[in-house]
Amino acid sequence: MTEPTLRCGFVAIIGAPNAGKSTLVNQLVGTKVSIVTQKVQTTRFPVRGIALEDEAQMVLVDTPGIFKPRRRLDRAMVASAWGGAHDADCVVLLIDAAAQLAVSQSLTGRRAPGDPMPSGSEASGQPRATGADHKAVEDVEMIIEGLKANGRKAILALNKIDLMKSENLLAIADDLYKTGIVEDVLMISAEKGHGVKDMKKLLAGRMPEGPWLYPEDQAADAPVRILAAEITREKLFLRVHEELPYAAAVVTTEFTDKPDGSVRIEQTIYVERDGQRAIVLGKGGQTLKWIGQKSREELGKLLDRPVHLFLTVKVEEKWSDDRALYAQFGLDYNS
Ligand SMILES: Nc1nc2c(ncn2[C@@H]2O[C@H](COP(=O)(O)OP(=O)(O)OP(=O)(O)O)[C@@H](O)[C@H]2O)c(=O)[nH]1
Ligand SMILES: [Mg+2]
Repeated sequence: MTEPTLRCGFVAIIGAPNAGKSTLVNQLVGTKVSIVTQKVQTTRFPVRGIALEDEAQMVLVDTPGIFKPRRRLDRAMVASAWGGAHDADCVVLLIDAAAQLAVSQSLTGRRAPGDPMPSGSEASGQPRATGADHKAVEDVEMIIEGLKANGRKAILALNKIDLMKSENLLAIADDLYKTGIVEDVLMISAEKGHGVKDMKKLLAGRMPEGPWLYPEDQAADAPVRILAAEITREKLFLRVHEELPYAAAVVTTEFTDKPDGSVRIEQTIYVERDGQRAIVLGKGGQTLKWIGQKSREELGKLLDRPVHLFLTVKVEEKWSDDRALYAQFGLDYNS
């Protein structure tokens, strides 16, 4: 009997902020490797998740959303996302189909029966896309231009189809297909898992022959200190995203295995101003307590042992200009 031929390669998942890239990577891997929130610009650096399908090992690269950058951190995030696409064997362009649909309907004034009212619809029933929807569509256009300029093709995945019931989805796919950068079209719900198995099979078939890069049982490759900081940042974003959009970062300062089998983790939450520190702490420290509790619970499950978590909040006006932070996340300070 001949040995099966092993395949291995990189798949970059790119898209506008909030398209569902991290949700998709977690689904494909089958475990959480990248944090997810309802806010745009959650993922700040490329995160690798590893998935297996038959003889193929796929290294999925979850990238920061691609958008028009303004600040240094934005530029570094977007540059790293394009870098991920550049180095990959296969590119998946993930699109928030609900946003695309809302925008296309607000342009044509149409709404198909059974479609949900797009967010921001008026009581009259006239569809009206939100500013965020329009921004997502503009970002997608920019990404398509970028792919064209680089001569790259992508598998187009229309995401969040659980939010709609409509043949209009086909019209969106058709419009995007005409751009010439599309190799294949898939319709999925990353959150519900619809279509994700088919996507995995398709991707596996695209992987080049070669030995696996990771052991069979490895799902992630970020250092555990970074993953731990990400989990806390997710809880922070979930809890205070209205008041504190992008002004915070989390760094693990200590990670020590204890003789009793538990682990002691110390982390610093950096914010830019005193007022933000007060928000993170909350009345009587309640908010910070909630963040710590949620993070500790998840870390305990993830590490499969008791976790003692200690959080400190520091005001560091210029944390987003701190070179060391960029190096830690593999971002280019000078992008
Ligand atoms: N209804 C629905 N929501 C989804 C789906 N996939 C993702 N979401 C939601 O969309 C939001 C953004 O998901 P993320 O996975 O963080 O998106 P992202 O593209 O990684 O975002 P950035 O890292 O900010 O670029 C979250 O609230 C998800 O729960 C889906 O298939 N259906
Ligand atoms: Mg993300």
